[in-house]
Amino acid sequence: MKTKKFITGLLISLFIFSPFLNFESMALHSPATLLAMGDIDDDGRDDLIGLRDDGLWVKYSRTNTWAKLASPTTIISLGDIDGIGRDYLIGSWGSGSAPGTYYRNSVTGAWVRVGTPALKLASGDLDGDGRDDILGQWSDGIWVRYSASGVWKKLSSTLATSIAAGDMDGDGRVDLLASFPNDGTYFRNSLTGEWVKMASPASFIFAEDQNGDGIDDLIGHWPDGLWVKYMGGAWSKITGTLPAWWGNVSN
Ligand SMILES: [Ca+2]
Ligand SMILES: [Ca+2]
Ligand SMILES: [Ca+2]
Ligand SMILES: [Ca+2]
Repeated sequence: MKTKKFITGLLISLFIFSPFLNFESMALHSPATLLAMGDIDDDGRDDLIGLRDDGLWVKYSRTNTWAKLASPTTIISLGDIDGIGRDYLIGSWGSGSAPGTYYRNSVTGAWVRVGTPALKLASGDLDGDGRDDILGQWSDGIWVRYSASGVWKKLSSTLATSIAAGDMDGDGRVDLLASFPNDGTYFRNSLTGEWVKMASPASFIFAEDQNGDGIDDLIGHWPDGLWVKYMGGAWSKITGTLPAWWGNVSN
């Protein structure tokens, strides 16, 4: 669960810590349009998930081999849906024979359909039961699907530009993050339901503990560049110039 990262986690980490790396040559056979990292086979090492024109692929760190998981999708996330320490791939397919939002059981390989195609996806343990829950945006709002019960709950009727998950107040409970156009970037306290404004609207947001204080920090793309807001209050600009592959990033 702790290793779960959506694409920006990987890309930002690469960008922050290894600006000398040639991303495209190191990561995939051809430029991917989406990437994520998570431990699919439970060997303790994150595996790389990449979306290409010909499908959704995983590169297992243990064997260094690629395997195709599914046909191409538009959005993916990763979550420990069953709370077993193994990440499951979550994806939304808007076309094909059976459109919908699915997760793939990493143990059995079985796909489980949970709903209609989502517009955005994220994952985090919002109810604190040890199982990551599926967060998604549909045309009528932002919802969470609690993994233990399969019960859905609407968290917002307002649509967001970008959603993410992280514990932004350090209370131990993962919160939903959403950036609303013409309003701001918020997190929703999972214990109280209160929305807390963190910043102005961003085109893309992600949460990750960048300074190691145990509280997730807000990473986002604003008109003047990519920033991290440490939840203590300080801001740090990561870059004002985004690499070319950034244009392919979305959530
Ligand atoms: Ca692994
Ligand atoms: Ca949960
Ligand atoms: Ca929290
Ligand atoms: Ca932090």
